[in-house]
Amino acid sequence: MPRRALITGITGQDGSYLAEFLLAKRYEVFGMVRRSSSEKVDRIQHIRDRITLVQGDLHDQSSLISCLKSVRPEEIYNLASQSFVPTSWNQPILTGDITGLGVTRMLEAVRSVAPQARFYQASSSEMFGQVRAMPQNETTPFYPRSPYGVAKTYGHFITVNYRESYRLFACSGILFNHESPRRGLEFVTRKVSYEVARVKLGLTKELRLGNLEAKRDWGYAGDYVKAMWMMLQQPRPSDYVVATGESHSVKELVQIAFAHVGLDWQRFVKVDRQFTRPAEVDMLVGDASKARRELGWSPTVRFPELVKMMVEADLALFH
Ligand code: NAP
Ligand code: F7E
Repeated sequence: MPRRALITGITGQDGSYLAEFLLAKRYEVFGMVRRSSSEKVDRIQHIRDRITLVQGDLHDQSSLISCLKSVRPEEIYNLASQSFVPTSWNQPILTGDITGLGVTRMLEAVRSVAPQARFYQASSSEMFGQVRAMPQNETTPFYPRSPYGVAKTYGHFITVNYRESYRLFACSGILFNHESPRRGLEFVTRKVSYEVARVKLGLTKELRLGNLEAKRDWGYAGDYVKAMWMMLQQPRPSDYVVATGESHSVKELVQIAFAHVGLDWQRFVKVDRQFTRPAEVDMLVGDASKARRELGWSPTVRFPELVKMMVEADLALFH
């Protein structure tokens, strides 16, 4: 009998890679999708006939219960959230409701309908925010700097709490930034790769960005979904940092991306204050030694390779 997995957020970047990964492992894959006036399934179009979509929304407790009752999953990956940090200042209550309280709604549904299921929560390096230690690991204190980071911190601790209170097999993956050609266009890596392709093809002449000094630990999404699965295969549930251990600035990102198409970034990049944030996370770098030791996980794609992969994919979009 194939194992049954439910992915919330299957239409997102990570959901699409995780669905592919689980299909390759011969899982029966179910995805929870929210109702929309037009279907947004471009990232999973190529596997649409091999997965089953079930309607549900993290706002709606009864839909989560029905979803779990109909799917009866053995593994649940809770990837759905309002995931864009700037939007969390414009919509702080919605972000708290979906990204934070939505986790409790999922856990309550698991507790009452599928208490034996293994549960993965998509936590984030944004919880470290104004970092208290360098590099950050599972014991580093949190100091979130956005409503998104605050909501994720709630989601992390409620996951830990349900594990300790109800003995659920619940894991929190503290994932650092991970990117791919399927990244949403508003995130900085994809914004850069997409606009570099447009500049190269003569479709635009400038790229407007915010803080060029911010540093992130950027990895490849395909590597990171494997770590999610590995966490749920362990004998005991725990929390893991997933990161490359290397940090690069937004400036290095634009340098590499423009250089890849033979252009000097300084001719095209303009700093625009509309893209700076009310409170910034200046520098993140993760220590994934626990994941390496206990899961046997390690990243396969390094930063320059990732940037080039994304620029190439965006160039191909226009051909
Ligand atoms: P993403 O591309 O923004 O995808 C988010 C997903 O959540 C989409 O499928 C979206 O559905 C769904 N969603 C949003 N609101 C929902 C609701 N009310 N009910 C049900 N589904 C809802 O995010 P991602 O980059 O794949 O990230 C996956 C998860 O990991 C997120 O929780 C994110 O916060 C977290 N995370 C991401 C990173 C990263 O670097 N990518 C790092 C750490 C943690 P629609 O398509 O309908 O909008
Ligand atoms: O910003 C700076 C910006 O929006 C990265 C989400 O997946 O990862 C992501 O959150 C950095 C920030 O990602 C622009 O100020 C400069 O310092 O790509 P981003 P993020 O905020 O780090 C974490 C781990 C998550 O959990 C989140 O869900 O780049 N930056 N100029 C810019 N950022 C954007 N978006 N646009 C700019 O023009």
